[in-house]
Amino acid sequence: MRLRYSTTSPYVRKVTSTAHELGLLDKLELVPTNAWDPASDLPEDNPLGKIPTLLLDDGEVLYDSPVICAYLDALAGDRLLPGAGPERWRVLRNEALGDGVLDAAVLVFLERNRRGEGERSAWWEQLQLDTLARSLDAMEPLVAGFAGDVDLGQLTFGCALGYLDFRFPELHWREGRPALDRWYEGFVDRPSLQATMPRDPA
Ligand SMILES: N[C@@H](CCC(=O)N[C@@H](CS)C(=O)NCC(=O)O)C(=O)O
Repeated sequence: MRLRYSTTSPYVRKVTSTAHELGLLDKLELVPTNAWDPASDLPEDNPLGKIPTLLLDDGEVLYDSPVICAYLDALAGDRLLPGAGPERWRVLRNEALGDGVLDAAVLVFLERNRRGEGERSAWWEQLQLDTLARSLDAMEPLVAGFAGDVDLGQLTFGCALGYLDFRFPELHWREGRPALDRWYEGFVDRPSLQATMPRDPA
């Protein structure tokens, strides 16, 4: 399988940390891809022009990160996403919450770093920052239920908080969220997160 990826994308990190947890990382051939380059051939594989994009050996293409993670988990025998019951919906909801934190954070990053001075909207940025703060507050009580095995929701939380540390240390997401802080400090030691730390390209 070939994974179109970058070392900075937190959505890609969801996929690589999932693959690591499942023992599938060595099955992924990593194809460096700059999704923001208008000349990129990425749209030939994924009309959305986004990474992660997974190219299967039979020619099928999968996107986006929830689909790819669910696919890898199915390959490995449903270890990170329960097959049925209330726990399945909790894990998927938590994945959506972590993805939503990422969506808001990535939008703020783009607003600040990719738009020209005159194109920026303080209103739009504040809307995303409010979403971010609300969603982090919603994550705070949820980690109390994370006593069991690792799952896809927890990995998404980990990647989301790691992205905030990487791009927005000045947001101080830990302040006022002691449970989330404590949980993350333990979780980030997992080999799957240590092996996939975000880094700017050399
Ligand atoms: N919902 C998608 C989001 C993926 C995404 O937005 N990836 C960014 C990189 S961090 C991207 O490829 N952006 C290019 C674009 O939006 O044109 C997922 O979970 O995979």
